[in-house]
Amino acid sequence: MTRFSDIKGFAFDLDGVITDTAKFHTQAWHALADQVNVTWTPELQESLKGIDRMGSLEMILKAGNKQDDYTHDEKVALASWKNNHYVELISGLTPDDILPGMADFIKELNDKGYKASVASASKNAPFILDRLQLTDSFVGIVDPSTLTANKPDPEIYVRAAELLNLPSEQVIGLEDAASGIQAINGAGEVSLGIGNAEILHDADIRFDATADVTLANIAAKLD
Ligand code: B16
Ligand code: MG
Repeated sequence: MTRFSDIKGFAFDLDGVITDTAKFHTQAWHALADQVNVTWTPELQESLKGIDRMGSLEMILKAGNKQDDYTHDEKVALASWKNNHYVELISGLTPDDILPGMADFIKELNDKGYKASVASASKNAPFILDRLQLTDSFVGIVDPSTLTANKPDPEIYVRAAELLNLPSEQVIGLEDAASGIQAINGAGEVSLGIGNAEILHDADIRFDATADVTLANIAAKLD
């Protein structure tokens, strides 16, 4: 088992870890589901966390057994309708929208010489980090459009460790979604889950909320 002294870098999921854009994704996908007459349920909502844009659309259509009702071009148009709505909703983000404790935690990492990168499935991640004034806190952001597979595939977390220039055993990945925890575990990093224990049962260590994530608390759980 990895010890805290082995850790040199952190790979961050964005949505649900650094800021709560999930509520805006939910609002925009719910509107899309209404438009295509698919019933919105809490289970469908939870299952979309961490899933890329086209993958999310497919899951919504599938939930209503409508996956074969649209051509590829029509699906691209639906996804882009959702994204336009979503971008409108997130354009008002400010540093006040950073989740509790996360600005302090990221500053603590920067001050103590730990490296940090971003492993978000969101193509809007650079825009969001810019709005939150956090771009300079990270050595890099994985570009999800260059991936061959999305979460729960480990590729995005493998790439996040490459950006840190660290072997996976020296990296902690932070996630709020089960698909992301699976991706971190598959990449051979230490998985840190934030949220519900039932959903994040595969996480190596877990905190109830972002406010609990500090280096001291991580060290206490790892060692
Ligand atoms: P976009 P994360 C993910 O972000 C969201 O959890 C997921 O709901 C969303 O569909 C995905 O990004 C793609 O986002 O449409 O902005 O490219 O949790 O991986 O930071
Ligand atoms: Mg997330």
